[in-house]
Amino acid sequence: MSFFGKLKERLFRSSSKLDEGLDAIISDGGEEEPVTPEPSAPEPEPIPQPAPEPAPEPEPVPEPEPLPEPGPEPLPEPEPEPTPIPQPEPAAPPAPPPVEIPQPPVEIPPAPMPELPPQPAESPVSPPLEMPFVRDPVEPQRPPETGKGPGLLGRLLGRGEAKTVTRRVLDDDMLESLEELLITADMGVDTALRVTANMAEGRFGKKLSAQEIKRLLADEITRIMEPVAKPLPIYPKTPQVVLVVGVNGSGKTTTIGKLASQFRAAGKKVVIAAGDTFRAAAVEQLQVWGDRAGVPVMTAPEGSDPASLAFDAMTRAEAEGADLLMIDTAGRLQNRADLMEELAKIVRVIRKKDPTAPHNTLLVLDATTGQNALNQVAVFQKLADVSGLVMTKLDGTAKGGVLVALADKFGLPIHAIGVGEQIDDLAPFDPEDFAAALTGLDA
Ligand SMILES: Nc1nc2c(ncn2[C@@H]2O[C@H](COP(=O)(O)OP(=O)(O)OP(=O)(O)O)[C@@H](O)[C@H]2O)c(=O)[nH]1
Ligand SMILES: [Mg+2]
Repeated sequence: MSFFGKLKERLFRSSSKLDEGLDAIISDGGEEEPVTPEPSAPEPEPIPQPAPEPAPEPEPVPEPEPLPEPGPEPLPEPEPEPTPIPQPEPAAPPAPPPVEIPQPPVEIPPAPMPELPPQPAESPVSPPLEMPFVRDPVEPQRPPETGKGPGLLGRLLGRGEAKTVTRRVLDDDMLESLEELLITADMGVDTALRVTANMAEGRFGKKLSAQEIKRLLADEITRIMEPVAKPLPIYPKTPQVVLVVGVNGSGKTTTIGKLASQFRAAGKKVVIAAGDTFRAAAVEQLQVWGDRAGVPVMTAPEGSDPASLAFDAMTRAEAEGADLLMIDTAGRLQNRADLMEELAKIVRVIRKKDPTAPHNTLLVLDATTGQNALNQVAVFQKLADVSGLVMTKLDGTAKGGVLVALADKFGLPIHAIGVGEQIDDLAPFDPEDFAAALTGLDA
């Protein structure tokens, strides 16, 4: 089954609030009309996107890390601008003009770089490397935007023969219902308001069918998500150190297992460090994943110092010529100070080996936590230089809308999404597929 099919099936296994909600909004107050003589359907004109509001919000600029240590952790940002990974271009959909969203400067402002040698200019020149997140090169072509009721989509759905379609005038009432619906779908108030305003732009007073409103919403979501859909960048520097952080149970260990398996399948040599030495079970769990992925897992006794394990793992990864070192960490957010110290120490220690490490700090978020994911990003941005996100458990939750809020608010790259507990249940993030699955739009 295609990934889209899988995502759609799973995302809506539990419930499709948005899909049903949109249908309900249209049928509530809408009127049936004959299909063919198209009344005042929205013109097929390119969807006028309102000029992106200047600077939507002040960027959550990561603070200059006032780490407690006396030896100030300068956090020299390696952040070589990732090689533009060949993200399959959104197959030139006719509808949404490529509105340039002011891409929030995700880069951490170059922390005052003390004595560390300037980064050799080698990093940014990495050729596009093969990624584990290889998508099927054949993109499902989006059906042309016809603006007509069921149109092609309807025909694809076997509804082509329908004689009537229900349309509702887009007015204040309907906009309010839309806003409420998007908020209940975990999109957050700010994002929900912005999205509905954009949808209404140029269409106020016009009549829309459920399918048309879903298409508009899906386009709007795609537009927000496109700039953040970026696979994990691969750098020429090896071992590339990937530090994986996140709260308890968010899916860090599972994600490391899945990623390791994909990287290995892509021909990369991977070493995993079981940096969550807090629980013996965590180490065992990672070993199971390492076995499944066919990747060595470096462990240390329960309660031992994760930083020294990270150092040993770095030594081994270098000695063995590994391409990637993935470091699992504990997620005890309830004791923030400890966690901060632990993460800072891991970073400090691996920088003794490679001042540019870690090259990626992945924050793993659990989609079922809904809006709480926003707080987690804010907190972890303070604890670590989060470079990208992985959203797990998108299967079986109706809270996937939080990804839209995350993209809108933080602009951090979304590298992958988890859609199950199996080793291959990690997929690249595809904005169009995601938007279609979330809104119940049929591809
Ligand atoms: N359905 C589903 N379950 C997932 C996904 N990713 C992880 N899980 C499950 O979530 C649970 C927690 O995953 P872990 O990988 O142990 O999470 P963790 O962040 O390492 O947890 P701690 O080590 O306790 O901090 C496990 O039961 C996983 O199988 C996903 O994408 N979908
Ligand atoms: Mg774990």
